[in-house]
Amino acid sequence: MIALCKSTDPMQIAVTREVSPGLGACELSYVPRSAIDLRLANEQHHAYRQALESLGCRVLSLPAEPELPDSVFVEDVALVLDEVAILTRPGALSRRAEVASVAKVLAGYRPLRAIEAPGTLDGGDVLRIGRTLHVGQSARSSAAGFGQLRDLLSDEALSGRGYAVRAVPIRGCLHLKSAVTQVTDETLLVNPAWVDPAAFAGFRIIEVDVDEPHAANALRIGAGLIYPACFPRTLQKLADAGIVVTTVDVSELQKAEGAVTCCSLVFADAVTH
Ligand code: CIR
Repeated sequence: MIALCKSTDPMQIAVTREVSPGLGACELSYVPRSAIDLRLANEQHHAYRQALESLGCRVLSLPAEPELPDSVFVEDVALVLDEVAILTRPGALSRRAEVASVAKVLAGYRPLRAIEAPGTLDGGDVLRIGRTLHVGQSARSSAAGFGQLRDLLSDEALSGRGYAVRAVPIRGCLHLKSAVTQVTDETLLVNPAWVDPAAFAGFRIIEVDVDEPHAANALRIGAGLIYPACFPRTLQKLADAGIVVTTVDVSELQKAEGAVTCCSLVFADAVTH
């Protein structure tokens, strides 16, 4: 007998951008500079895109931007919600020119809004859980950026379908999603040295292994999870919790202070309410 499975879920789009040949000149805040193997970085990014495809995404790949070292980290330049896409204004001056080309792509999928000067916001600071956006208070995302985001996503701005937007203190790391990401509907993966788990009451918390501080960044795609292969102890914790992961090697992107969420913008192609 043939079982027919009819999916009603819309296709997931993943916007990515090829690694810049200038990646070696990336911004760094908490990670010491070390030599990046560009050929390996490209291979790893290719495998990352394949992992996205294996989990059902249609991957759009923008060409590399030689003049924009950090431009592979597309997560930081936009937030794509069901109703609207918000173009950010990245906190690092060197990254502001990354926004325009991603905006052109997103314009085909969502109405666009934008964070404006003097506000700054990095997408890596925004953790969306349901109808709540948790926004890290980092060096990259300012109070003005936070206030603009809250206004752009208010009930008034979104015809009664607003989002709760709340600020979350972080310490010792680049972005909120360096410190915490969602790994199942009810579970968060957290580095408690960088964000207080008490900020996320009601969730089951899995703490990263103390020897793997960068291990809290996981990318959830539907029921799947893309996760760096280099954190064996935290991987074991995820396995013990029954969480299945697709591992990728992102060693060269980690040298640029990136990980797995930062290299894509994932969203539903068609949204119906
Ligand atoms: C930066 O400092 O902006 C880049 N070198 C790394 C950005 C990583 N972005 C992210 O995790 N969302």
